[in-house]
Amino acid sequence: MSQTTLTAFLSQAAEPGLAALIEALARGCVEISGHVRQGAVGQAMGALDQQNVQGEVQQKLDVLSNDILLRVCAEAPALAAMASEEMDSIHPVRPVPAEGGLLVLFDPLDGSSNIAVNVSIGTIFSVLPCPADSPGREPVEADFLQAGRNQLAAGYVVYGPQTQMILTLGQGVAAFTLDPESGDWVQTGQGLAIKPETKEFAINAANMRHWAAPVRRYVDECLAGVEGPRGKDFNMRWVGSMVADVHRLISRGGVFMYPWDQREPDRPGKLRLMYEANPMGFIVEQAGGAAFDGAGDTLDRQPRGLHERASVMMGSRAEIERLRDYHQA
Ligand code: AHM
Ligand code: MG
Repeated sequence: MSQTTLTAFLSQAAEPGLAALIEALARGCVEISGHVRQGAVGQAMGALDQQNVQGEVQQKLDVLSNDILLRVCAEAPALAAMASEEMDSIHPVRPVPAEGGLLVLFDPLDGSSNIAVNVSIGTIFSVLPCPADSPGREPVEADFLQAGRNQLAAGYVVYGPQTQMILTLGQGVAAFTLDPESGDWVQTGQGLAIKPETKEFAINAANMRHWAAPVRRYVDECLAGVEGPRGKDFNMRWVGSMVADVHRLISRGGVFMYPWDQREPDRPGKLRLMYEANPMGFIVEQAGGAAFDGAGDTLDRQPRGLHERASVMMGSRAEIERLRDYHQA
């Protein structure tokens, strides 16, 4: 039986401009995967003596991955501009086309702290429509400030024991696995669905003393196990790469949380709305789960800045609804 490739899938499921952009992202991720697999045999390991706009020390692989995605995405004819977790400001590619064109945002290398310890890392991307108000003008940052609900596509690639892409075009979620022999992305899943209930959650428990009361309540009740109000034992997992932690819950159910905490009350959370929370939230919703930011659905939030942070809770629908109830109690 012949296998469906990403190219064949996109030719059916996406309009040509979007298909070309996703193909470009996929080519870039094959290149990044090559550098990840080379490890210390190649030139991409180690930290650089510089920080990104988030104030985080950049790894060589962060910058290399960003450069790769900038290069390959520029080849997509419908792309007007890009934005990246690793760049202060937007990267315009061409004037806004008459029909609007596309914008892409990415976290080129998610889970940077896991690079040095050979644990799964990934790439996250989000595609938005570029407003077609005035064709021929330069794209600007304000064009990107759209709620996650507007996304045309979102995906992530996990560089783990296998290199896999999870993709949504807003009509369900499909999975592709990179065949290391042929270099093709072969479709290995469709209609991915997150189990509505779960016995597994992911949170950095070292921050427990800083959490807000509703998050503490939720985790305390999970930890109370079969003797507690939930009446069942839970399991806790934390890889420390959002791509890997969310991939696990897409594969077998669960909840992922990086919530607001009181260390820096004015900072909504650690993770970024537009590079992490929105694309992952879109995928999770498309797989039947839910994504909540402590006040409302993540995808409904109007961003005020490119690098805005968000409180993140996503995964199995019944668990997220429980967290929502606890926040509204
Ligand atoms: P990064 O994009 O700079 O790698 O940071 C985001 C990562 C997420 O992948 C992960 O969920 C989180 O940071 C881990 O944080 P912690 O170090 O608190 O475990
Ligand atoms: Mg990240």
